Amino acid sequence: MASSPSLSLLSAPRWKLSRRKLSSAVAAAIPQGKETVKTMPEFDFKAYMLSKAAAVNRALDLAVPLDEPRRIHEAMRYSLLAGGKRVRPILCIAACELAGGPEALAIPPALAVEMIHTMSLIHDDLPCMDDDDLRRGQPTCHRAFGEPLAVLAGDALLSLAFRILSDPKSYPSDLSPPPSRILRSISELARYVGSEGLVAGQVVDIESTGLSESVPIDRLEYIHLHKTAVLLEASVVLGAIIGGGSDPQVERLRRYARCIGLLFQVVDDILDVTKSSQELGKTAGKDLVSDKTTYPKLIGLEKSREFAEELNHEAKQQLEEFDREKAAPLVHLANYIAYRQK
Ligand code: GRG
Repeated sequence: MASSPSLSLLSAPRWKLSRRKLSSAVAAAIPQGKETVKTMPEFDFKAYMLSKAAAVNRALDLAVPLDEPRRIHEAMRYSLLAGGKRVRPILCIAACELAGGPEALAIPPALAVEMIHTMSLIHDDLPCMDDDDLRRGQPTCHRAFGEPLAVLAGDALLSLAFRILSDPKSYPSDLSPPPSRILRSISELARYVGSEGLVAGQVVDIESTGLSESVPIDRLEYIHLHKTAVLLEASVVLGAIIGGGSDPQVERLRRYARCIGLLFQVVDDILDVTKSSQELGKTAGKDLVSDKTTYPKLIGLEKSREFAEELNHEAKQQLEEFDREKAAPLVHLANYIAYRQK
C-alpha cells in the first residue's frame, strides 16, 4: 500500500495546466445528522443549494429549446436536465457573489460549466470509453439515443457552452461584464477542458487502465486533478472573474477550488466502494470490478478519509482572507463535497 498523499502539489502558487430531478438530486446529496458540519449555523445551506439549483435548472431549460433537428436537442436535454447535483454551476455563482457580482451575472458561465460537465459524462459513458449503462439515475445517453447521437449531443453541448459564455447577449443588459472579463473566461475555460486539462486527465486515465501493476499515487493524483478537479476549478475561477474579483482573489479561489476538486474525486472513490448503484444513481463498485486504481485501493479507506479531511481544511484556509459571512456558501460547499452521500 502506498504512503499517504501530501498536499505539496496543491500548495503550488498556481496550477500549471501543462502538466429524477434536480431538487431531489441536490437534496439527496446533502448529508443528514451528525455528518453535517456545524459551521456558521445561521447560514441555511440547504435553502441556498435548492434556490441556486432551481435558478440553474430554469436557465438550462431555456438554453436548450426543442428546436429542429429535434432528436439532437432531445438528446442534449435528456442528459442535461436529468437531475445532476449542479455542484459546478452553484460553485460558479457562489464565487461570483463572493467576488462582488450578482447571481444573474454568473448564470452564463454557470451554464457553460454544467454543459461541459454533462458532455464529459456523455462521452465518458460511451462504449469506446467506460461503456456505462446508467447515469444520473437513467440509461446513459448512448443507450437511450444510440452512439452517433450521443457523440453529437456531447459535441453540441461543448459548442453551446462557449457560445453562451462568449455572447454579450447572454448577460442581463444592465449588468453586462466588460469584454475583457468575458475574453479571459473563455481563455481559461478552453485551457481547462482541452488537451492540457480535462482531455489530458481522460487520456492518462485510459493509458493507466488495465496495467498489471498499480498506478503510482502521483499519477493517480494527476488523473484526478485533470479529470475531475479542472472543471470544479474552472467553475470557481470563471465565477470570480465574471464577478469582478481582483487577481489575488481569483488566485486564492483557484487554490480553494483545486483542493475541493481533488477532494471531490477522493470522495467519489470512497462512495464507489461504500454505496450502492441505487444510492448513487450510477454504477457503483465499478472501480473495483475494473480493477481501477483509486485512493481507497492505494492507501485504504481510513487514510482516504483522512486525506479528504486534510483537503477540506486546506480549502477553507484559502477563504480566510475573505469576509466570513460572504464566504459562508463556499465554506459550506466544501463540507457538502466532503460529506456528500452520492
Ligand atoms: C472536454 C472535449 C472534452 C472531452 C471530455 C470524456 C472526457 C473527455 C472526460 C471524462 C471526465 C469525467 C467524466 C470525469 C468524472 C468526473 C466526475 C466525478 C463526475 C461526477 O460528477 P457529479 O457527481 O455528477 O457532480 P452529477 O451527475 O451530480 O452532475
